[in-house]
Amino acid sequence: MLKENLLKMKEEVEKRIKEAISAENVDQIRVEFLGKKGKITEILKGLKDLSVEEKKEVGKIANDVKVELENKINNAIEEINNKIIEEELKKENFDITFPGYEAKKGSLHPITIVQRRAEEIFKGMGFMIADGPEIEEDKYNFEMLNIPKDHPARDMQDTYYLNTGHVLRTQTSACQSRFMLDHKPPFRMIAPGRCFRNEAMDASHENTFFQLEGMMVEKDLSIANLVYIMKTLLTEILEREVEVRLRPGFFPFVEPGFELDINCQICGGKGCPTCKHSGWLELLPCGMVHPNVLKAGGIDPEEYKGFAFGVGLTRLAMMKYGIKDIRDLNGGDLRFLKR
Ligand code: FA5
Repeated sequence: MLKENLLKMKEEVEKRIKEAISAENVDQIRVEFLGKKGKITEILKGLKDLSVEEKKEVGKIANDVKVELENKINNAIEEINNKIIEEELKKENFDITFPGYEAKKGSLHPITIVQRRAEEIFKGMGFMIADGPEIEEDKYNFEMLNIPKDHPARDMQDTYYLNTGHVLRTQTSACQSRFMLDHKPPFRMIAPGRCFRNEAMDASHENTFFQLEGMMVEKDLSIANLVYIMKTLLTEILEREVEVRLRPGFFPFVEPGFELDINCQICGGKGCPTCKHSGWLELLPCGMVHPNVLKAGGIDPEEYKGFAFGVGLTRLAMMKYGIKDIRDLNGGDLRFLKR
């Protein structure tokens, strides 16, 4: 009786599979017959009441039926799915031989390109690359640089102060302070990085911009060495001869201090909004390190001399690529970056 029932169920399942129109239908059949409370499973529960001989015979048949049906169900699901894919492909007129779409590749940001190139150039001249935090202590950003609290020179940089007493680094010069404490002279270092100032924004001023600090401390150094290094950097980065001019500049951490300007690469020196119609762009302040700064860094100013500079890396990238407005660089507009 059990045997007959099983074979009847098998026939029924086979018939239902043939009629099924979706994979879900077939799966429902699996649950209905072979699931935990399925019809075949229930029949199999009756096996325990059979004699040992019958159990052997019917048990084998039951097992064979179960395996066969499971295979049929799996095959049916696969066939139905394949049919669906084939039909979809026919509808879409999909050409399997058609070449794929090229994956969109990203590219380095213009500032990153210029920063990496500058690092290569300086490494070639024996400079180490240093780093420092963007959230900085007042002591490194100002005090060790000969700018005590309440010194009027603080007004030159409109600073973001945090509740913790920290500042958002206004200048990579903060890296000079940290570097001197960790390294014994003679040394040569550069420190590229992001700086922040509460600026009124225009074509050449952002509240977030990049600088590249440089510092060289040796027993015998002069302004001539400084000018040579600055010219090498600009010619190599811009890959062209540029005109530079040196003006006196005041920074409490250098004496004497200079502003090294280059002729505006956007207008060729005629005057435009980028250079505020002066034909020159302030790019590279520099000077001989002030003795107070060396002292604060634990270096004897009687024995060692130093020069330091702070390139406006963002403005350098603008000059290299002819970018007229600094705001485009942080704007996140991919159309600009793709150009
Ligand atoms: C300084 O920040 C000094 N720490 C530089 C220095 C280093 C002098 C070592 C002497 C020795 P200044 O504030 O001028 O200087 O900024 C340096 C350069 O950063 C500028 O020439 C300019 O290219 C760039 N820069 C300054 N402010 C902005 C801004 N808001 N947006 C874009 N670039 C800026």
